Amino acid sequence: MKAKLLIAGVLLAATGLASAANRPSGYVTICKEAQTCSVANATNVAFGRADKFFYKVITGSFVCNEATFGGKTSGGVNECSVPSGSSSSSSSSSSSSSSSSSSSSSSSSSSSSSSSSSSSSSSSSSGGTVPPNSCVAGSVISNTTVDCGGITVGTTCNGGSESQLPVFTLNNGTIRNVRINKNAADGIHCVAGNCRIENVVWEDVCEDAATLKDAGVTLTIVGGSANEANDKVFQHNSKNSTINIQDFQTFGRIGKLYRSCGDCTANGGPRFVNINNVQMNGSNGVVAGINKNYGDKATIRNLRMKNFNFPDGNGEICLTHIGVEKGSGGSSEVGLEWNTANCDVSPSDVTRF
Ligand code: ADA
Ligand code: CA
Repeated sequence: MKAKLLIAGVLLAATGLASAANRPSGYVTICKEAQTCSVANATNVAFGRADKFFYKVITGSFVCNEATFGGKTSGGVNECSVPSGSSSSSSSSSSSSSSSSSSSSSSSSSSSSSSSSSSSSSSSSSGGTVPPNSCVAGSVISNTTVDCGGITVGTTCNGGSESQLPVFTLNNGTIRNVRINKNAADGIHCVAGNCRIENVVWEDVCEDAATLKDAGVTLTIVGGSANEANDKVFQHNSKNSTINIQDFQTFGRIGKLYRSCGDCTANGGPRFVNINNVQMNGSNGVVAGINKNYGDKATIRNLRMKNFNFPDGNGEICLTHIGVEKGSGGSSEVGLEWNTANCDVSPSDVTRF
């Protein structure tokens, strides 16, 4: 009996060790923390240990450290790894630590697919559930931050079709530094939790640029820009939730910068939008379209708009509507409002240039 327990204990310990890898499945370590290594082509490099990784698309030489990846996994030496077959080299510039083979535990654990985020473990931004190829169209980013290093992606664009899939899905996740080309489909969806979109450029918006959906609580867009949106840039579907749009720019013709859903299934509210330090450089329709009957509130500060003319002209700043249930026709406009419970904005918050 005792012996059996002992064996079970040893087996448990052994599997425990084997399952905590210092590189994602299908990856090989090219250097360790504080060393300098290099990748020949744009490569989605993983940095971390014990099954928790930060990813960044890198080309050329880089230092394998927290500063490069925006975070690290505590408790030991982190490693930099790349998908097997990538061409890379490591030159251990800092101190000795000669062989950087791929020692320690085997990378045989979880199957290489891992794509639809085994969301279980960790929350917040310290890695753990990112599929290795996070910066490709179709990826789901859960409970972590992915820095795409400025690469360009896209899928397709079927005009205004509402059934298109997003290019990226955020599930309590952050994406930064990516360009979405004209094949922008339904842009980026935040489906749950608190999501951030940092320094993302939509070269030509397709159906819309980003949507706060389902169980999304907060979607914050910081930096970046959107070009040419026939209809909407930011679409707000989940209720009792907030979209923040800050330090952002638009170019070309913009139908609406923001719209709280006019006719969603189980429509309601309230929905909140905060627009701060946004510059609209092209020809503009509505800045914030909100539903008065659902108690929405738009707060707008530091808006700069090309050719803006008060009270109207190029750009309608805060336009209220009566929203409806899906299937009950379309929403109807109430009108432009300034300094009301729904529209917290005054003419002095808008600068014409
Ligand atoms: C339109 C449409 C909504 C919803 C939304 C979206 O506003 O009327 O029902 O589909 O687009 O999510 O893009
Ligand atoms: Ca859409």
